[in-house]
Parts: sequence; structure tokens; C-alpha cells
Amino acid sequence: MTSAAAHAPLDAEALRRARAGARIGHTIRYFESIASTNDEARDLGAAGAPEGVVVIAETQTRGRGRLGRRWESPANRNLYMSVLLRPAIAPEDAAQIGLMAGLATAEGVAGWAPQARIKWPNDVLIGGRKTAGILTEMYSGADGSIAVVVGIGVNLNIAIEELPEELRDKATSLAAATGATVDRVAFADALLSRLDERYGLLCTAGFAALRQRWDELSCLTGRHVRIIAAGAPQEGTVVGMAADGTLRLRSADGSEMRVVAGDVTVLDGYGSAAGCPQ
Ligand code: BT5
Repeated sequence: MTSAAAHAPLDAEALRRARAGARIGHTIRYFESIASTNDEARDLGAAGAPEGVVVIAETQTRGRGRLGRRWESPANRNLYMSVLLRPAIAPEDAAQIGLMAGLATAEGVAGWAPQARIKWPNDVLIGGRKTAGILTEMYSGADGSIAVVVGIGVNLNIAIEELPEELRDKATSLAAATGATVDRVAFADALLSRLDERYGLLCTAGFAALRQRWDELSCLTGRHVRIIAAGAPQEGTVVGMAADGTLRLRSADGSEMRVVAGDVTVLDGYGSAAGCPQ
């Protein structure tokens, strides 16, 4: 594929054909430019759209990460996508949807780069560099039902030098890591299939059914970390994922803590074998 073809618009019709009749992706809303695909999916959800609607944009003018951080979204290179879900789960278990999406995304990326790993809670890394991020947002209806928007950003064909300078040593793309241009329709289809399968398993068997696979792909298992969450920073060695989707952390005195969400720093050096960042 030439580089001009590599940066052609995504063939939304081809993706629609590939996803026809699927639970996730039966409807694909495609935009050249949008503020944030998560906002569009939220609005569609509020207007009554069914589960499985997918919003994709070539570029986002206000792409968001967690805690209001920015998600770099240059046009025609990558994948910026949000999926509307209507899971029958308790609101307090909604974090499991984000973890499930992180697993599905890591597995999707691994189809192109087998060395892909998850960094809890749901970044996907290749060689310790961030390749994908996930923003899960939950909305409650007046009837007590919940809608969850899973926003997934994956760097596919962006060159490292096209990223802002401060990200060039922390981020990568599939093309930069593998040397091959990624067919964005094939990638989006594979990722949505994986998401469909993993979501189905979560709904029928609970997070416990995903836990082992999550631990296998996690670059943090066994690492000494510091986690900044809502309260005081917590430090310890990552034991693995609990059946309810909380992270098990063993502190120096041997006691075990459970962490729901937060930002992780790895304290025990560069884990190239595990694909973890510093
Ligand atoms: C995330 O937040 O990683 C969630 C990103 C979710 C983006 C998707 S795109 C489709 C949907 N629509 C949206 O508006 N959002 C979702 P967080 O863990 O807070 O990480 C944000 C940090 O990642 C930033 O502060 C940067 O350091 C870094 N970053 C920003 N853009 C990046 C990129 N394109 N590639 C790698 N790292 C990036």
C-alpha cells in the first residue's frame, strides 16, 4: 500500500458490510470530523439508540482521555471509535466493561503485533509505549437502566514524528511498531468482533471468565507499582486481577489491597520482557 493509500478515508461501507447483523456494529455512524465520538454515542444513547451502535470519526477536535486529558486525534491515520452498550449490570460493576474493552482491544492489537500488552486499567502498549487508550463513561436512565459508552482510540498508521513532541518517547502506533501499514477496516472489524465476543462472555459468565486472559496479557503482574487514585497513593506488588475486576495489590507488610481505578507508575525498573513502561 502506498502512503497516499495508507491515509485515505476509511471505507465505512466496507465496514458496514462486514458488521451487518452483528450485535456490536450493526449500525456504523461515520463522521469526517467530530468533537468526540463518545459525546455522539452518549447523545445517540439518550435519544434511545439500541445497544451496539458504533460511532467512528476520521478526526476529533476534542478527543478526550480520562480526567479531561486530551486524546491526540489526527485525521485519516488511526481509529477513534465509540460503542454504545446497554449491559444488565449493577452500576458499581460498570468498571468491568472498561476492563473487558481493554482486554478486547489488546487482543485486537495482538492480531497485528503479538507483543501487545495491557497496562491496567486499560491502556494497550507495544514495547512499553502506549498504542491505545479507552474511555468508558456510564449514564443512568430515569428507569434505573444504564448505558455505557466505550470509547477506544488506537494508533494505527500514524508515524512517531507526527505525534506531539512530548508523546514521541511514550507512544507508538501499529505501523511504527511493525513496519507495515494497517488496513483500518480490517482492524476495526477484528476489534469489534473481539469486543462482541468478550462482552458476550462478560454478560453471561461475569468478569471471572475474563480474568485469566487479562492476567496473561497484563504487563503489571508481579511488578512493584505506585497507584494514584482518588485517595492517598498506594504502593505494592501487583498480584493480579480479582474476580470482580479490582486489581489486587500486596503491600510491603503482606496485606492485600483492592484498587478499582487510578494511574499507575511502575517502580521496579524497565520491564522490557513484560513490555511495561518505566
Ligand atoms: C485514555 O485516557 O487513554 C483514553 C483515551 C480514549 C480515546 C478515545 S478516541 C474515541 C473516544 N472519543 C474520545 O473523545 N475519547 C475516546 P488516559 O489514560 O487519561 O490517557 C490520556 C493520555 O494519553 C494523555 O494525557 C497523553 O499523555 C496520552 N495520549 C494522548 N493522545 C495519545 C495518542 N494518540 N496516543 C498515545 N497516547 C496519547
